[in-house]
Amino acid sequence: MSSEVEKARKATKGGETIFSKIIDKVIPADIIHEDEQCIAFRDVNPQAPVHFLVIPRKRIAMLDDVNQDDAQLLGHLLLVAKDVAKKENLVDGYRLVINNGKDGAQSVFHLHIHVMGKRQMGWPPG
Ligand code: DGP
Repeated sequence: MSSEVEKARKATKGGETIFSKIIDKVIPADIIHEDEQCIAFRDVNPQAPVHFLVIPRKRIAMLDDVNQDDAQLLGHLLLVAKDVAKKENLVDGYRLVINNGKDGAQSVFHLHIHVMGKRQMGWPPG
């Protein structure tokens, strides 16, 4: 079992996460996009030559917690993922992943979209 999956099995929802500290710039991250609704930064444990996360500034723990009021925000996150992928020159394609909860291997309970590229992805995912 990978260490990320082990972390996910122990992770619990609730309270502030490390991603709030990245949004507040209390801890550093390699931020590659920022706007009023979200930020994107490189994953500290990359699973592909390019691997970044797009996260809302709004504190939403997981996809399960979104509702109709978040529809515009969710669309914005996808558009930012696509635009940053283009800036990162992921011309041959890329993969978006949202891990949701324990079985989804979510280890940080602040909603995030993984964007990975610059290698051939496999299917099905592990
Ligand atoms: P997930 O398993 O979907 O919850 O993914 C969380 C990701 O967040 C994981 O790929 C590693 C990344 N990550 C965790 N802590 C930090 C951090 O402090 N900085 C950065 N840049 N990434 C982090």
